[in-house]
Amino acid sequence: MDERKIIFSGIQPSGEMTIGNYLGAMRNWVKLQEEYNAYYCIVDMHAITVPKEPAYLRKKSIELLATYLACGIDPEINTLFIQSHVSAHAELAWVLSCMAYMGELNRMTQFKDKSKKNETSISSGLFTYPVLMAADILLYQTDLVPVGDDQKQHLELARDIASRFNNKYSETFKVPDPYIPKVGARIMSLQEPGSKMSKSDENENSYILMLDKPDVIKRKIKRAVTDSLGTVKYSDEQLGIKNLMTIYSSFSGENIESIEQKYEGSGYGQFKNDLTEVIVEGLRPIREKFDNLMKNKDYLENIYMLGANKAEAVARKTLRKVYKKVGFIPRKFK
Ligand code: ATP
Ligand code: LTN
Repeated sequence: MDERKIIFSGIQPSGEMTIGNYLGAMRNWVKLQEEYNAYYCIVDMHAITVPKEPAYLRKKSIELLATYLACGIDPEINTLFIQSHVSAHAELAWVLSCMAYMGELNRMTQFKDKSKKNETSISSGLFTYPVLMAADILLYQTDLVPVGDDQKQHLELARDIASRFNNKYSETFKVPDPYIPKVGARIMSLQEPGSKMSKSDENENSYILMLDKPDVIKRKIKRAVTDSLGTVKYSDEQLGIKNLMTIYSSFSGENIESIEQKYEGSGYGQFKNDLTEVIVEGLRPIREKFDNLMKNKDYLENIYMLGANKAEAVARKTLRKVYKKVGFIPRKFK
């Protein structure tokens, strides 16, 4: 019997991965994989809450799997799979949607933000999306969910739904805890450091992609907003430089005080040059591995096939329990 605690996390194959996704989520998955029994999912069903071209979605889903692997997530010790391959996610989401309240979903800030961007055609899937996320997590009796700071509210909802179900029908789900990193949980936009770096931002200078080439990274860092103070100091008075220092610290492992000391008396120019170097070197091995993996589609296919089989067995077990508890007659097989 596997005694390790369980981790579940997912990323939407909705675009190119930013260093926000890497530092806030993926990188921590790698750190946690030795100690936990982890399920890392490509949440393609979440990605269609906002319209997607089918060919684009397919491409991004495979690329995301290759990115997980390129970051160092080991398919031998983790379960890597594609959400739509395990139908229990959709099935549990339905049951849970009958237990989540409209008022709760109405409070979700991500829904408010995303629906503001596109006011005419907001899908009901975008509204109920946190319920599907709760189903993802609860199916695996998850102990810990490593995510960036922006997902805290969704996780709270998953916890509330789990407790509500347990109270009503008796103990069924483990109530999961969030795992939010101390540094890097919220990497901010390079252009508007008051808001989060997001892969769906229209301004490509606002983010750095994990697969950006060195000259592109250099240009984006050069254009990143700073302030008139001119000093490399970590303070809320200069959010731009604060964010850049966080990125520096996350990639280099150096703490903030030592970065401040290092650049005392020098302006932003030197700091930005060094920062570019730190990011380029941090991402280089990932880019190289990614390029190799994308040449080997059979290998990738085999990983998501095995992953779905493993995930399916665990998810079915929970779903069977849930169906029984809510009063569905168990299916008979001939
Ligand atoms: P979109 O911009 O399209 O909303 P996203 O990048 O915010 O996408 P996901 O791809 O679903 O959303 O995020 C995957 C993971 O990356 C989540 O755990 C999320 O918390 C984390 N994450 C996303 N953006 C950041 C960021 N700027 N800083 C830290 N973590 C982030
Ligand atoms: N909602 C998350 C992606 C996501 C997720 C999950 C994260 C879907 N299901 C389960 C952790 C656990 C996002 O948009 N970042």
